[in-house]
Amino acid sequence: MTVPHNARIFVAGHRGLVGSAIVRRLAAGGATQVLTAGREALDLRDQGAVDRWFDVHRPEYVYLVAGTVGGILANSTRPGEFIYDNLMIHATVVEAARRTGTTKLLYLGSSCIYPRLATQPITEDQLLAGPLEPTNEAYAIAKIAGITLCRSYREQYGCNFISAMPTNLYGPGDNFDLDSSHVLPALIRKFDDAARAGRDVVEIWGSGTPRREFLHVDDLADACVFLMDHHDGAEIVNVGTGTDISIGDLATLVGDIVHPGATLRFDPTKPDGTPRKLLDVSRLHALGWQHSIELDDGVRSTYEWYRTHRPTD
Ligand code: GFB
Repeated sequence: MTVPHNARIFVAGHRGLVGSAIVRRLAAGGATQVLTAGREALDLRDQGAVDRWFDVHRPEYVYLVAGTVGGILANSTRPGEFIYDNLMIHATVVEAARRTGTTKLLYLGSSCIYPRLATQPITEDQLLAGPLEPTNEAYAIAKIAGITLCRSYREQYGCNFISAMPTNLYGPGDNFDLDSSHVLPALIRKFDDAARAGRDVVEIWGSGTPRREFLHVDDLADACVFLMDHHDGAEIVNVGTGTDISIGDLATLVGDIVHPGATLRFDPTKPDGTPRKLLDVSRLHALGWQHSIELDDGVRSTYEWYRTHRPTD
């Protein structure tokens, strides 16, 4: 059922890459009551605070897209934060939504929930079918707990809580900090830093052979709004483009846009992570949604965004 324009919609995590894109998408679609709460006003890890917020605001629809996130280095060096923050945030919001009778909640997982050596492209039924990738096991277990939370609340309490599993995301508002970012914003920043400093060699972590699938966050936001309108069920739904690229080729693509002529130097002391992560998006396509932003266009527009938002020298 389509969400009415005047419904009270809470976007949990509205300052993040995904949350800010969902707020933009909802506004463009005519939503008139989008509710948000900044970290300083509401600690989503605190059940008492979240309960009080839900009692006051009574959201009818919830996008649960808040969390502590990061790239391969942040995940492997800060696993305690990643598991604690995410477990708590998922649990407090889901429980408050149940208690106050939220009509529908969309929970955002991650493609790292699937086994390290999952069969490619990865179908949704491979969840819990094998060991996880060690560099992000803590985060993945928190994300899997979130899926089970939504399914359990559906089963026991009849809550209409659904789960979407996005592939690697990028876009305006991304984290460009080299210690904690994902690969795509890291590459934009590294090539841009090198171009501005007059350097021609750019360092790429790992071997360059891992393959990843990249989805522009505006496409993800559109898919989330679509699923809120069109998907009711316990089945998780992968969200991606259905196409992947090696990290080496991605680096070349970003380099050609940001700093043509630069050369790549691979650093094998940095982790590769999972060898390949490509989602099977048949379920999403069958529901009636497809992505619209291709990778080279998305990288160009994200670079334009970065140029106007990067820290000043
Ligand atoms: O995006 P990324 O950090 O995360 O790294 P994952 C993807 C690949 O890019 C890895 C390589 O093989 C990295 O070694 N890479 C090359 C770089 N240069 C860089 C660089 O400068 N920075 C970064 N960050 N990577 C994350 C998970 O896995 O994916 C999270 O840790 C989450 O839990 C996220 O699921 C979507 O794709 O390996």
